[in-house]
Amino acid sequence: MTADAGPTRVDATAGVDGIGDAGATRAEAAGTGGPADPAGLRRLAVDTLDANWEHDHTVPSRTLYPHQWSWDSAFIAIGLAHVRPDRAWRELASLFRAQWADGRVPHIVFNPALRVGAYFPGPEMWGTADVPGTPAVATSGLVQPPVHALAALLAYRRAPDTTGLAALRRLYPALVAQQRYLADRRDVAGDGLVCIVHPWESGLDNSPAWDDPMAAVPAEAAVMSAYRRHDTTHADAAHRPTDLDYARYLAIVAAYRDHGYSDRELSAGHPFLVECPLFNAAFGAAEHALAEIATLVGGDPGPHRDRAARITEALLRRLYAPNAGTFQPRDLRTDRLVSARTVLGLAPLILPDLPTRQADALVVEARSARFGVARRMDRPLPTYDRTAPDFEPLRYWRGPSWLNTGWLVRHGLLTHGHPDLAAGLRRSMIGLVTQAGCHEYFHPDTGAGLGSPAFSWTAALLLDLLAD
Ligand code: 9WN
Repeated sequence: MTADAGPTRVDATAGVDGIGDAGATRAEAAGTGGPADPAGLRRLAVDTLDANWEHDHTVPSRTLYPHQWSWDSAFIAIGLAHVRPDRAWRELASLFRAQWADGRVPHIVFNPALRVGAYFPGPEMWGTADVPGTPAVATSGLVQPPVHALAALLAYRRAPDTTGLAALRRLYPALVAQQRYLADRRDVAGDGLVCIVHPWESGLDNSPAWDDPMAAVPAEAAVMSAYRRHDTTHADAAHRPTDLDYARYLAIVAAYRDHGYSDRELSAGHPFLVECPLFNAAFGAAEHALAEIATLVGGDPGPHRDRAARITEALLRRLYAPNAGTFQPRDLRTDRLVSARTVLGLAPLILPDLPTRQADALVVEARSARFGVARRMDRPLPTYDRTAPDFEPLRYWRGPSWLNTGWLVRHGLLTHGHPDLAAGLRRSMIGLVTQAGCHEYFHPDTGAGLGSPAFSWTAALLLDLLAD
């Protein structure tokens, strides 16, 4: 692993102007290896994506994640649109070929050519083959944040040609069905928001946001002795979720699987039921994007705009914590907001119709010592409040900096008229890759690369940042 928390501190002002010579010196001094100039960075990103391309999709990482993941494909398509637009559309098309009849887009699409054990938990654990309405290919039964409509719209804007328009036209009904599944089947509380049924659905698997709801899931770490975790053979166990986390992940999968992946009567006994601010912000942003896509493909944007407005209103009513000045997840098993301040709470900034009062509060939260967003950032954006006593700089979503959450916050800052802060964040993110390469995540103090060293969405979103 290249996960040494090396001594070099990221000078986050490397970037826009600063990814030139000064960046070169730093990258070379760090010895870990991102190239210093924009052309070199772009080449690294394209090479990473090319190396991870697998017949009709991009794997997030050849070692850790050798199949296709749902929200990864969306972020990857945004980057591919700059350099390989044809692949951007193939990426999304292959994912949506695995869409279930009920409209759910599975979070993993398994590559049947890979050996058993190439990833844990594999198809045998999910057992989706016999579930009615599933595709021919093996998949998981969970979903991930629906960032795909936004990705498709941005991809089209980057490459607005007839091929793109035809692809958008084909994707549109599938994107609508994805939203309909979430709205009709996953509104467990009946409040207009989507409920996630597993931390993996959030995409931020072991975020401190899930500690309280996870504590109620009965499981023993010892059950993991019966399984072979694949992730800890490729990454340092101290940088990954714990065995107790995994025992609970498996228990929740088993509960959903044994319920036939049905969303009926989940509130009666499913062990994990949470409304996540990032997931629901993506859900709302998807309706905004679909309104624009509908206009492009000759559909009616009106119903999408109405639904978008209702989602924003529900987010404000159910997940905004005025005293904290941020959004927080709601645990539906206790009907209480989770108080941990994580980057998930900043995600509603991506909603263009977020009222000024809450948008301003989120900007205050982003600029606070907890997250440190600034015109000149001295450290990267963490995924968790860096002043919290249980902040963990190495462990996955419990502190490290990730490009996708940074990209979403930056998108939100631009949406709400904060170009200077957005520029600071962009410089910081480019600085991370300049110093360490296309890592999966980064040490939130030193910027050292953590997790997979050739991670696809880091490469893809870097391309998007470089192009802006
Ligand atoms: C479980 C693929 C995925 C990302 C998630 C990230 C991680 C999987 C894992 O990798 O999750 O879905 O095995 O840890 O948390 O956001 O989509 O990159």
